Amino acid sequence: MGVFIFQNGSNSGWKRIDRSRQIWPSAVYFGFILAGLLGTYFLMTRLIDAPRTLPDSARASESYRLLPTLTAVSVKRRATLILIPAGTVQIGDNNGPSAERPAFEFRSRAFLMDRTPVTVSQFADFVKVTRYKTDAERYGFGGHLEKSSGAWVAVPGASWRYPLGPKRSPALDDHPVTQVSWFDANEFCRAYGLRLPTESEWERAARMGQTPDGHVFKAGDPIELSHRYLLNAWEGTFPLANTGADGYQTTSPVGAFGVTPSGLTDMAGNVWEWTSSRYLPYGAPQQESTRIPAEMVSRGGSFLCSPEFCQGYRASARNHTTPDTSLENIGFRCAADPGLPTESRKESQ
Ligand SMILES: [Ca+2]
Repeated sequence: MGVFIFQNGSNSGWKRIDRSRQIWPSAVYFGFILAGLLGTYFLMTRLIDAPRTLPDSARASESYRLLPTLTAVSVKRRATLILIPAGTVQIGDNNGPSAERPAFEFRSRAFLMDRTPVTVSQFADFVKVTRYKTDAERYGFGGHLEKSSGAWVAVPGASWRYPLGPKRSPALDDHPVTQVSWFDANEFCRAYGLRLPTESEWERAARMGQTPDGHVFKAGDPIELSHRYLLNAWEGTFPLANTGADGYQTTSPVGAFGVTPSGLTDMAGNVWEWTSSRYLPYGAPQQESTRIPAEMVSRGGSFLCSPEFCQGYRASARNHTTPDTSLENIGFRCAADPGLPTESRKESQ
């Protein structure tokens, strides 16, 4: 039974149309629409599932982008990474302190390392974007070496902005950032798709030369040649008096003592630098090593290192601190593997 309506034809006036003759064409149209919807649904499903079928290489790249929280940093870092070529070097010193023995051979793969320690300015950029709170800021204090006693004391309000406390001078932009814990340093590097260097990588780089003339510090080496200081260390009677004869009582601007043959700066003195390595005795069986409290190694020595006592600027010297510790003389620099995404290892300047 048809449905009759009246349509106003162009030339013939109102006429009657049998709607029953239009049922079949309508079903065809409906079928096309249904097929389109099903096809769209199928494609959307495939797109949503696509990451699960990515090849391994693409998945690695994806995981870089999907690292949680702070990896959403969108600013580029004002920093340069230097390529440290593959090579085999000795790590440790059989004539050094027990922590540096026994020396062993390390076959280093090529890697990239920041030309300088991370600066206050670079860290400020990071905080501006991420609103990151350092451990020292959360705990409310940072560590400072008290000159009269030679003891470390907790200074209320000391942080990367005011390494000696809010009543003292603020940190300067071109100096290494300090009062950052290992956790802070690790988060910073991860945020830019980078990582901390291992302590062996750091020593491999140091053994390429720690001064502009390629000198590698060992026990007893002078820190002054021809009335010129080679690094920012401690001069004077430790811990009572630091004369600052090298020009600096605390940190110095990165690069103030020149560039090493490998292209790095500050590979001796200024600040200790966190590494990704737990502090373990060289050559210790792993089951024995696991009993040691988790402390992380830092390298390079600092402005508090006296030639008479510390000599932490020696290439093989190891410092170790709990990862939540923040001190006025520990900073860090980042490293990377050569295959990382380009934007994570290029600078903006
Ligand atoms: Ca100094």
